[in-house]
Amino acid sequence: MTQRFGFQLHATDGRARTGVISTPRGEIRTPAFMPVGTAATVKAMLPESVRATGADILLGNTYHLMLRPTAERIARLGGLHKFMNWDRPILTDSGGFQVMSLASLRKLTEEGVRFSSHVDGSKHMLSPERSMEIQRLLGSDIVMCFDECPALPATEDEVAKSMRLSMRWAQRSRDAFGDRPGHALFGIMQGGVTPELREESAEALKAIGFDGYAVGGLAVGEGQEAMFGVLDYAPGYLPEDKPRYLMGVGKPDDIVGAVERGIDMMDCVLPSRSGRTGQAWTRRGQVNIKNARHQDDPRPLDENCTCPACRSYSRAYLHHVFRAGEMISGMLLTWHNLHYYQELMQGLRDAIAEGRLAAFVADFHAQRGAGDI
Ligand code: PRF
Ligand code: ZN
Repeated sequence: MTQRFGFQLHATDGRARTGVISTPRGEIRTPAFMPVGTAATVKAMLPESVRATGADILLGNTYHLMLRPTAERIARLGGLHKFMNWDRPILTDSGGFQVMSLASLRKLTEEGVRFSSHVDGSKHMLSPERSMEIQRLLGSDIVMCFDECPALPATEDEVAKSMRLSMRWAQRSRDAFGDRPGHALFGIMQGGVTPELREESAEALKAIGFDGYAVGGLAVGEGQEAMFGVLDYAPGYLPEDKPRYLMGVGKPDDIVGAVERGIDMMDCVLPSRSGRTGQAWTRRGQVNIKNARHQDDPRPLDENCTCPACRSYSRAYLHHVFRAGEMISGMLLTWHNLHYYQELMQGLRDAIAEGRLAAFVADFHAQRGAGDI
């Protein structure tokens, strides 16, 4: 192994941090946004196009890939990187969260989760041990512990029980993962919106010891204020010298607020999914390309954006191809959205490195309030 997994902090500004995660497959500049490639593709994008937007790492999903085409098949074909033609780092989620939101006939026990596939109804089992095996077969660079994210609404007692189960699963994940130089295993903090439970979870994870720590169980309907409330204290329970990953977040203003509070990595389907439903994210806010007001508009989506959609196409064209159901619509809007997200991350990294994050954030909010877009 030529290079191990590592994290180097380069600068801080308030609680915000910038640095680099090193892996044998390349470096990840932090704060990092990870585009979601659930089914071994970032939908509507070629991998080289995803890279051109500035992504250093993609997220893949244990749950989807174990069902189709199966982890064993991907392993026989040389692993997920080769399979999907992405040779840079891949982080894989462990499956529990997706089982709870997508599968049917779920049965949760101490052992793990039995469930029926949302694809064909076939029966499967996920446990910490099986999730580690699947993520190994995929060749994931950053493996996530198998956890449970309690569905809301839940009582504090239910959240506590679920968190303690996730902590026992974290130990089993660690044991099953073993020693794999160059590959990282991240723990996942749970505990809802209760500081004592978040702290208990963090202490349990630190006692086991991980290469990075995720904040799970947020962005599940609690609202931005409650999420920021947790992020005001929870990252402080985690080691400073390890990456902190906020799972499943978020909108641009969620990302900015999370980075201000000490988060280093995030993922979200939003830029890619909303690209396919006609929503564009720009510095000045959200644009709904379906709206008839764009049909005669010769201007680009964002005259200051350098992505292919903005360099070569008008709003009128983007409106037309969306309305006509043409595939290029999802391709162009997804490219634009991912480009915007990555440019936002670069802006945050530069601002932290130069000690001007507060001014960057003030400008971010001011541009979004600037009126019609
Ligand atoms: N756990 C896992 N994956 C996740 C979450 C979690 O809590 C969330 C919560 N926002 C998104 N993805 N394993
Ligand atoms: Zn653009």
